[in-house]
Amino acid sequence: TTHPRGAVHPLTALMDMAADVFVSMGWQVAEGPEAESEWFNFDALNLGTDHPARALQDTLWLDPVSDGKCMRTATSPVQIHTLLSQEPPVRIVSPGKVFRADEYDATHLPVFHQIEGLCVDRDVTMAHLKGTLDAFARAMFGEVRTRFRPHYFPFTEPSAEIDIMGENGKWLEVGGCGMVHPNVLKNVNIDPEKYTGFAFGIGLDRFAMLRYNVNDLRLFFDNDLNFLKQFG
Ligand code: 2NL
Repeated sequence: TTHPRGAVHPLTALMDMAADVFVSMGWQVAEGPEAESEWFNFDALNLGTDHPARALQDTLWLDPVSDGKCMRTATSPVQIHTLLSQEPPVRIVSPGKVFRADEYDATHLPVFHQIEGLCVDRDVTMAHLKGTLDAFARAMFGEVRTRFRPHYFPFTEPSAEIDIMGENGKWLEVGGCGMVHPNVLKNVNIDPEKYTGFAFGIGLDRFAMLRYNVNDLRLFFDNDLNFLKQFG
């Protein structure tokens, strides 16, 4: 008998491709649990207890809620684990699934995919951040232009949103970045006077829609074999 050949899921392929770009620059891949304690997902990242992202409607809390365990809302907690177990210099990317209490329709899923990156060393500057993300964008998308727009995140200061210019000449927002907030470094016992860092987070689901010409995110989640075998 013959067995039909399987295919790597397009989102897994995209996560691997993105991680490989950083591996080729000498970075390491870090992975961690999808269920996290509140401290790793929020407190360590300088999100105060009154921050709206903690509100019940955004985060999927595990029963009983009093245990303070949730599905990670970003892969940042993986990087917090690394910072607690490894001395700088640290250069890691963490690709993976992240979770939100969101709608299930063509453009929203309660689970999506991202790759986060973190570099902590002596004398790391915003120039390193821009150079690294430019190199990443070129490796993934060819000779594209990038743009950094000022923004706010609790875990970075200063912060920016990252745009790349699409083939249609329009700017497309792909994620956010910034210099690691000194409070985050202090939370993992790193002296912010001695070390600085940059970090970024890039969403991959929207890219997958563009790259594979898919107009409904649910196709990535339904695991319909007629859809998946096109990627073999
Ligand atoms: C976005 C924005 C971002 C980070 C993620 C990060 C991680 C640590 C410390 C500081 Cl451990 N920052 N991650 C930083 C800036 C932006 O993601 O829009 N993601 C899809």
